[in-house]
Amino acid sequence: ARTVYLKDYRAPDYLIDHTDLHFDLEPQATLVKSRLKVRRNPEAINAGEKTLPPLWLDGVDLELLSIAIDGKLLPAQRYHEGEGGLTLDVETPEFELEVHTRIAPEANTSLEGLYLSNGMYCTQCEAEGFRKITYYPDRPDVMSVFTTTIVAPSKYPVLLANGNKVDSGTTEDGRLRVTWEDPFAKPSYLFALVAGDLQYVEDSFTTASGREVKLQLFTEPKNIRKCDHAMISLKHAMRWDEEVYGREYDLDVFMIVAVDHFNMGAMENKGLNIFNSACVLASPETATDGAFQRIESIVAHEYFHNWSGNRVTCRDWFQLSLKEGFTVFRDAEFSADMNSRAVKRIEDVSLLRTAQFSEDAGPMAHPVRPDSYMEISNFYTLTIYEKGAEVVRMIHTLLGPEAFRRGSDLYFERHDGSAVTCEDFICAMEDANNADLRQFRRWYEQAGTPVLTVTDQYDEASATYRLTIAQRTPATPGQTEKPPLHIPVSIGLIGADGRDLPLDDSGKTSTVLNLTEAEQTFTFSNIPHAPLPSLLRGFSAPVKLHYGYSEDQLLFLMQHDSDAFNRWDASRRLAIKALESLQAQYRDGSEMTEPAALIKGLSAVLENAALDPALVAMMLALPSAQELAEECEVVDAGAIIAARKFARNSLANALSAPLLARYQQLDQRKPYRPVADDIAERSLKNTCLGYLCATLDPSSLDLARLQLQRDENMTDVAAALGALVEYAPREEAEKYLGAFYDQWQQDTQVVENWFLLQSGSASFGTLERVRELMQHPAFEITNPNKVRSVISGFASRNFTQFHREDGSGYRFLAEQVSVLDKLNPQIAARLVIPLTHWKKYCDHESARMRAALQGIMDAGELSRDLYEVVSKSLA
Ligand code: DPP
Ligand code: ZN
Repeated sequence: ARTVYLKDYRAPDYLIDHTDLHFDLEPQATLVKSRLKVRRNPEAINAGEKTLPPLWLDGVDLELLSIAIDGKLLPAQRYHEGEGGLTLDVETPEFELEVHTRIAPEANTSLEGLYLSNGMYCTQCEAEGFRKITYYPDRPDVMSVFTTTIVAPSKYPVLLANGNKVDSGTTEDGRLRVTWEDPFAKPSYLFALVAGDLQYVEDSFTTASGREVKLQLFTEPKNIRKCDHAMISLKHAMRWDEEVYGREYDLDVFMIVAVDHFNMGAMENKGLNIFNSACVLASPETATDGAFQRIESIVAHEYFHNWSGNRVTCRDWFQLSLKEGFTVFRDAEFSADMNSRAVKRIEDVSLLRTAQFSEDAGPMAHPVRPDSYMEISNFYTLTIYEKGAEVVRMIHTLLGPEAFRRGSDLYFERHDGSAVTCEDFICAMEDANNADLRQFRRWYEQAGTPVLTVTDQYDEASATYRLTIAQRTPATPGQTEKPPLHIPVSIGLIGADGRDLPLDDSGKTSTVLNLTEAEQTFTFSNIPHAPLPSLLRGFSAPVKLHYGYSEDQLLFLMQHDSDAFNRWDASRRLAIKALESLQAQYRDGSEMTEPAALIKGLSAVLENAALDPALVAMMLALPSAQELAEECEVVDAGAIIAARKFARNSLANALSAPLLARYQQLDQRKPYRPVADDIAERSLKNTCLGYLCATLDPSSLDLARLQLQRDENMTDVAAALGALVEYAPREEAEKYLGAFYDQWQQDTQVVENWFLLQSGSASFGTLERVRELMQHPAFEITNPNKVRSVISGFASRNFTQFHREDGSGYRFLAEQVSVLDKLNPQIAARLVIPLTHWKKYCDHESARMRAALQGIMDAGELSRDLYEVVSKSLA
């Protein structure tokens, strides 16, 4: 397959000033007519140029009907169809190009371009889906004003596209016709079209400057009652972006459409966001707290793209993090403001450590701004999104909030209406503040997770404390040399009484150290006694940090650190220490011993009524098997599973009294509201319930039975059912699962979670069960959510069953990946990821994982998506 390099970037030869699209919708034969106003790009003209270069148009799976230039049909010798598109000979620097093509939305299972979902037409064009709709220069630096006319049979009364509706009517043969106009020039990846028999809820928002914006959320009729939360979230996001970034919405209408078949979470098409149903629909009976919060953040994320992505877009796809990293940072701050800041930070860092760190250490490791790819869809990664957001966060930390805002104002003002680069973003931050981020730029270029090693020394005579920090970034594919990064290290020093010591004359107790060298020493004077350092407060940089904390020091930090994130982090360090020694005991065949320090620390936390219950819940939760695997030099899946199970049981038994007390105290049965305080209480309550059930004590299982039976909200029901599936007798669990399905079979989102509950269960989700679920009438291999809830649930959440020693889990995944590659390459390439980390596993696991991957490679022709991931991981 062909590799695309950033260094080969060239400005487009031609620009498209106007794009006029006309769709005649038919499932098997949709006619697409496109009229483009084409103009030679003045910036691409070479000195002394005599002839005009040919025009390249991307096009995939299109049936070409005709091409005309300035109203005249183009003879066959003036164009040729090639791999992935066609080239036209050009005779004048400006012309109108009309292309007619035919496409078959019904046959499109890739869910890129125009396709059908439950009988509704919809589109997904990012990154390169527009080329499956019509021939076009499908690259983000070609920005055009679009007019879209849709003609469809009357059974599709709702016809939507980007911008404002400017015309509608009926054709002579009785079909419906609507025209939309989007005045803002945009790249083709932001194009969208929807046609269906949809209902909508409507609201309005008055912008800071007093303009009235109509807000509409479209769904299939059965889901109309599940729209309220998304609508409220949208209005909060609109207000927040005005207040925090000074950004107002710019069209008369903002629309969201929910669709069931969708590769991603959602898509920020100008004025017409399209959402995966699971990321927008919710009601208290059907959605968990987690779903409510996810919806709030994704609605905000897509809305924020209107500025960070749409008004200012990416020059090329190597710059993807320009919009994604920045927008994830924006949505994370929004969620932090709407809910608990510390909790949001812990969740994000956990995701980063579990999934991004392993990506950054694996065969697909790439910088935040990659320099090559085979298939751009493979680069919608945790590195681009989450590490990219951390990079923006570090700029925010280094400059401070006011300076950061000056930088973002300048960025939006300078680049409004254009397609730019990560470099342009950093320049705006520098220029607005006279700052120097030269060394900082390496964060965009270097892959791999930096490792910081910290040592310290206290000198009593001079009352001086010295902190020495060394940094090193491991080699990644194609990058061996890694010069030092500019790393903001936020720290505090804690005194013997548990209070923060003043760090200088100003009396401040936290400071950001600028680590720029491979090793650097920072000196603090007037420190009255040897302090305990609180390092990397708030996780001020996406790094691994080593400091030789003793168990007692970690217990002390858990109690006293003024930084909530680090209090939690101390508990995590303690848990990892405990789990690592349990793994070692398991491997040696020695008896496993109770994790005494961890029990002591968690017992204190559990009884501390002053702590945010959400924080307590997060401290109680053991690191996932995936997270532990990330910490290992060589992963022994069996040891991880055994260690976690032993630790969980030890904690459950040792803490059963305080767990029960907390459970009872929090089981208040108040009316459901998805607000931070209540979510925090439910999270602790249900964490306690899970532990209590792990003791297999009959009265604990009764608590779960009662909670399930009360059926008060989905958060409590799902937690109770989850605990019963894991710990109740098999037959009983089957009964609950069956009853739950009967109750909820009409609700797609609940059924998806019902699948996941089983496929992800260590005891229940055996391979046999997963195969059965795939035969279930509600399973659909062409629906990515179903695939994720059954197959990915098993492969990425069910460490126990997936890593079964006989390698059957690996072979099953390989088999499914090969099947899916023929239907939906993007999903196949994602699904295969658990196998790509084979090098990290111990010999027998590693060999079987590799063999499964090799099997995929040998099975036949692979899509470009899958080929890239598999070939890079086998290399
Ligand atoms: N829809 C995806 C997102 O918003 C890609 N832009 O992140
Ligand atoms: Zn995004």
